[in-house]
Amino acid sequence: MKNHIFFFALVLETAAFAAPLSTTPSPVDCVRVNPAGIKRLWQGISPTVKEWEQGKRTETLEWFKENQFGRTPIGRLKDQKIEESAVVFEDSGIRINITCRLPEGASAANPVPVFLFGDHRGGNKPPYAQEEYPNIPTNAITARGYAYVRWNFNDVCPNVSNWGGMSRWPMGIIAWQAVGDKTATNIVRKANSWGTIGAWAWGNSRVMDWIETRPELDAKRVAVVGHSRGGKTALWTAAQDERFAMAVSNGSGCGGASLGRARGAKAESIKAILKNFPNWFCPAMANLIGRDAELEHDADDLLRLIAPRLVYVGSGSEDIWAGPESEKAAVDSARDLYRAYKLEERIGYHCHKGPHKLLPVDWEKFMDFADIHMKKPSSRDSDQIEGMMNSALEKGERELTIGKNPL
Ligand code: GTR
Repeated sequence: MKNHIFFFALVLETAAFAAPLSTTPSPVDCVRVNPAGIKRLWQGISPTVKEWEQGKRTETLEWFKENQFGRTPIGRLKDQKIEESAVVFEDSGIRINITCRLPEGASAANPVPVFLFGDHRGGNKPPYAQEEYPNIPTNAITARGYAYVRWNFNDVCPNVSNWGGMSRWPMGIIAWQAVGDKTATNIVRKANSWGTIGAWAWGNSRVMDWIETRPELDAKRVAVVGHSRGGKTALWTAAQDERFAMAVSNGSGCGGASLGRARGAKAESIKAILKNFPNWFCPAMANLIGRDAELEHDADDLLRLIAPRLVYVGSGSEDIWAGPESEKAAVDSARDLYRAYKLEERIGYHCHKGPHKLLPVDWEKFMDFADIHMKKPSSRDSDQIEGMMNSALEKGERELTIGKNPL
């Protein structure tokens, strides 16, 4: 009898773990199925706050540095100068131009929350035009009480599709950091050297430095937003720089919020993205080709790196290449950590009807989410969250990182 029960349990367990991924898995299936042999960080077990805070988070961040985005080799530079509408680096000649639109009533006495948009438009042809992403509803953003701060990725590192063997395009801050010349083209990169996403994330952090100097902006309530490659960049920015209160990725897909183990049959693969955009990531990412469904740290872990700060993912229903279902699956999976923090409502998702675009309706959703968590009086403002983190951890075990700048 005992043997029968054991056999029955074994069959059940095998069935649960051996179920194959269908080509378009439902989000629920995606997060439950853990095919045998896949080395997963959590193996289906929700992390505790303690496990996460005392090692797993660092281990996860290291993995993304070594295997996906590369290591960010610089932080604030000695020659960094904050101007009225720019961050300027005299040694390299790099200049990040910033535009800022304020809502009525923003002042030092009433600092406002911010949507910081890293704009990826333009760049395929020198001199890297300062194109703007179309239809950003800036009036609606300021009308709802948020400041809109924008800069263009090309200011830091040209947003070209492919470096063409790295021989054709100046590599901006990456080249300057490596050889002291931002116009250099042929930099030899190490396996874990940063790519353009890392460079753009560094740019977002420098714009955060600028925000911190503006009394009318509340640097404790900044959401970093990006679409597509910009969405991957927004997630990587907030994963590294804990000053950001919120990260928003829209249509970020492969290398962003799309869960590789829930990838649809027609969605972008690691192989495809590295063929078209090898310059976005570190060279070591080539080792992951063909392993989309068995990554040691998948997109859900990229989202977990932002916890318990706010994270919001937007998709497009027709954006098959980015994979709306696998973006939702990553959110559903990462929710376990938010649940462990008892802050489950701080991760959000929506899917607009339509293609791979950042639409005004997406901004409405981002603001709806931010209204709940970033507006004053908020039910869970940063002081309360620190309090909750304190009680989740045993006193004195780890310094809280919220609001700190590791870069
Ligand atoms: C797609 C690319 C995606 C995405 C996007 C973009 O073609 O395959 O990964 O991020 O472009 O940034 O424009």
